[in-house]
Amino acid sequence: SRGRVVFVRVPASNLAEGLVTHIPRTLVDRDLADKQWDDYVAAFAGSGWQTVEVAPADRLADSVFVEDTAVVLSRSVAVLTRPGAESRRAEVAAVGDKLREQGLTLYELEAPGTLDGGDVVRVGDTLYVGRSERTDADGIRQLREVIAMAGLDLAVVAVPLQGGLHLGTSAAALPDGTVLYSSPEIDPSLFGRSIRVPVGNSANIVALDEKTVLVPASSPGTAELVADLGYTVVKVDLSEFEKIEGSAGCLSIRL
Ligand code: CIR
Repeated sequence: SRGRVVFVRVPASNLAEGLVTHIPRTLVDRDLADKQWDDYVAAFAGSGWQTVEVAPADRLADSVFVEDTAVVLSRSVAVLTRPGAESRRAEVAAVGDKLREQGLTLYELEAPGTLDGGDVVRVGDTLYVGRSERTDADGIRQLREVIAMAGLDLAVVAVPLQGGLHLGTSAAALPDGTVLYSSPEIDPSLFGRSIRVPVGNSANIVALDEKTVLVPASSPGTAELVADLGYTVVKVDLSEFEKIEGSAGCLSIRL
């Protein structure tokens, strides 16, 4: 069977100017960022994924975080978002071009609604959607509308966020559907099965396949927890992206 497809976008030359809203700004090492990005892409290739690169956007500092620009709803349907940060809206069109090239049917969110893909955490057929600084009520309403229009059987559960950038910053599903989350941003009673990651660790992991999980090197406690649950852990250092509030999931759109 055909392997899964991962969409990525090379870091912009002004990556260091990416938005920072919850942590102090620190210097980004561009060369190291490029190396870490290569390692990230290699982790997918190592699990049999086919890589598709969105055309680079050299002056769009946050364009490497493609996850925020589109939400894949099924193997053949995706929705292009309207990111909450104005500076990021120009990122969307080129991502749409690549998704269309891969044969996806695309829907588009319209003004005034906003939604960042990083706010969508999928667990089975449920999409938990953070009502965050970036994603508003109209964005969530439009996502529900698109799902209905496309005739997809997906539930949308809106989640008011207390802190943090996106819902996905603090929660992600393991291949078996167990949600990893970090406290205090998340109320775990939202989810069916859930496990809190150790304090100071990120819950933002990416399932590479049914038995393999990508974990950022900055979260050794999460890596240990995931390994202890019987998964093979692939650690990737993403320090330079974390400096501008990126995490593992935001660097890709997974089909
Ligand atoms: C931003 O603030 O938009 C970027 N600097 C980081 C986006 C991270 N995206 C994500 O977690 N999905």
